Amino acid sequence: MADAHQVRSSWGPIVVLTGAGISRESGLHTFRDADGIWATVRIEDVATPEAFARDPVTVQAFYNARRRGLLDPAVVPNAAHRALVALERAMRQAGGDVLVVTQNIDDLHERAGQTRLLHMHGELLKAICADCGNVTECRADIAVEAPCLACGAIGRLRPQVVWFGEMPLHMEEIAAALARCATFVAIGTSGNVYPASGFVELAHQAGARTIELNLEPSVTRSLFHEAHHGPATTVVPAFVARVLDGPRNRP
Ligand code: BV8
Repeated sequence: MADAHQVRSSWGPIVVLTGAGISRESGLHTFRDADGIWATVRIEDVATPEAFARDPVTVQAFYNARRRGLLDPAVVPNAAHRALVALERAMRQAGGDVLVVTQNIDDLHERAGQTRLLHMHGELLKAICADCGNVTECRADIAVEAPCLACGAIGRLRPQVVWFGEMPLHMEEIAAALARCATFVAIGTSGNVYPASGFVELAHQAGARTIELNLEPSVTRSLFHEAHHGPATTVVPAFVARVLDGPRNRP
């Protein structure tokens, strides 16, 4: 283990972007793989505000099923989630900073112990009233006619997730962190969805070193300085060990 100052000064601040691939080995489906979510349902039918207005029964059923899947006791954080927690703690001890920005709506990062964490596409275990904006914890199915306990509106409760065509969350804090990061790491994301897929370029503009950790090359592979391909539970702990093992060695 290198001395704390060396680790902090040569790698930090670190911004980590995660996608569905980091939760695959925990038993949650990705979106675009052969057995991915978008292979069985169309984005336009379940993940847009227009779909919710047109057919709330189908949209609620889709997210209720995913929520029950997430709450299955067999679904737990994996070695990749845990490695990022170890990185956060080691960097904090060294007076450095690791911010995890996740596109995932599952709670596996939190359950692993991640604290510096932003859900840019929302959270499946929260509900929001489309009328008054009140946000509540949600671990049960949302009924189509459920009342909002804050404003009383009927049928306006929806999962607190960002749908296509909607503005992602925490964009200002994310942009500020990207503008000052020294290392940007993208884990388990295909790079197909904007604005997350554009973060690597913002990190480049900040002079950061950019690293892709994914099962296979993403569509933005060419935008990264380096890439390590394999299952997240292998490549993420290996990357964290490298960071904690010493100064960032420029090849
Ligand atoms: C916005 C929440 C304005 C809901 C999600 C045309 C061109 C460019 C952009 C657009 C366009 N038309 C429209 C757009 C914008 C649109 C967009 O990007 N569309 C795409 C489809 C073209 N984006 C939006 O609408 C966004 N809002 O743009 O607002 C704006 C503009 C500027 C600045 C601010 C705002 C909102 C998008 C958010 C939508 N909500 N999720 C839900 O979950 O149901 S997106 C959803 O898909 C995920 O959250 C994730 O973000 C996204 C991508 O999925 P990934 O996580 O990357 O998963 P994927 O399956 O694709 O890939 C998995 C990867 O893991 C693979 O590479 C695989 O190899 C790897 N893997 C698999 N197993 C493993 C593994 N890796 C390691 N280990 C393993 N074991």
